[in-house]
Amino acid sequence: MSEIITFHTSPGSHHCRRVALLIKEADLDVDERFVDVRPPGMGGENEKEEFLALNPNGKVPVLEAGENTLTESNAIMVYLCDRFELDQFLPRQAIERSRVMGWQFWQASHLSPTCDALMAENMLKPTMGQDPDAARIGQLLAEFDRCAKVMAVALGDSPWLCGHDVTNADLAIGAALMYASACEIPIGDYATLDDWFKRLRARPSWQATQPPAFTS
Ligand SMILES: N[C@@H](CCC(=O)N[C@@H](CS)C(=O)NCC(=O)O)C(=O)O
Repeated sequence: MSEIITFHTSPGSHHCRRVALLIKEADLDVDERFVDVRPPGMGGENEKEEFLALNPNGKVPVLEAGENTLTESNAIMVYLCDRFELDQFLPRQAIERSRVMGWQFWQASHLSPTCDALMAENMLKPTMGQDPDAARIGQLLAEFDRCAKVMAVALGDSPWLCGHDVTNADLAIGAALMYASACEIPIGDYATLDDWFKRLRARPSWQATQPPAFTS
């Protein structure tokens, strides 16, 4: 009997989206379980004992694979690629693998902190009746400019970050940018990056993982 794999997810979560994109790209047979995720102290399902037993961080995504419980979106992607031999998305050769995973670490440590902070300023603060901090936004946009140029150089004339095939690198980074327009992140100012993002958004996996009532 094949092992059941359960993906605990929230449709609006950009961290869940990168895993969801891989699942759709590879057409994996995975059960989805939607979690009512809320920020700390707001009574979300992610603060309940049952969920904290799966992930003590109280965050989605979580993947249950038989007896094993995995957390952290990029680590889950690595697991799925190894388990289902998805070599296109994460090559097995050491150098190629390291290049793809390098982008996944880069997304988590460089790009996402900048994009998430812009989301807080430009998207969340206005919904809470607070004024965005213009000086902070200026610093964040300067950091985004640095990140965008790093990506543009890597892309060069290639369609995807690691060459001719879409990989975990593109899925991880694309998901981090899913709210770019609502967060006023100026991807359109960088032609190479803009073309890459359009290419990603045109894929059926992007359409299939779009949160309800959201267009990009
Ligand atoms: N580094 C984690 C981040 C996960 C994360 O922050 N998930 C958010 C949803 S986008 C969450 O569950 N937030 C609930 C909370 O912080 O209380 C990953 O990549 O999986």
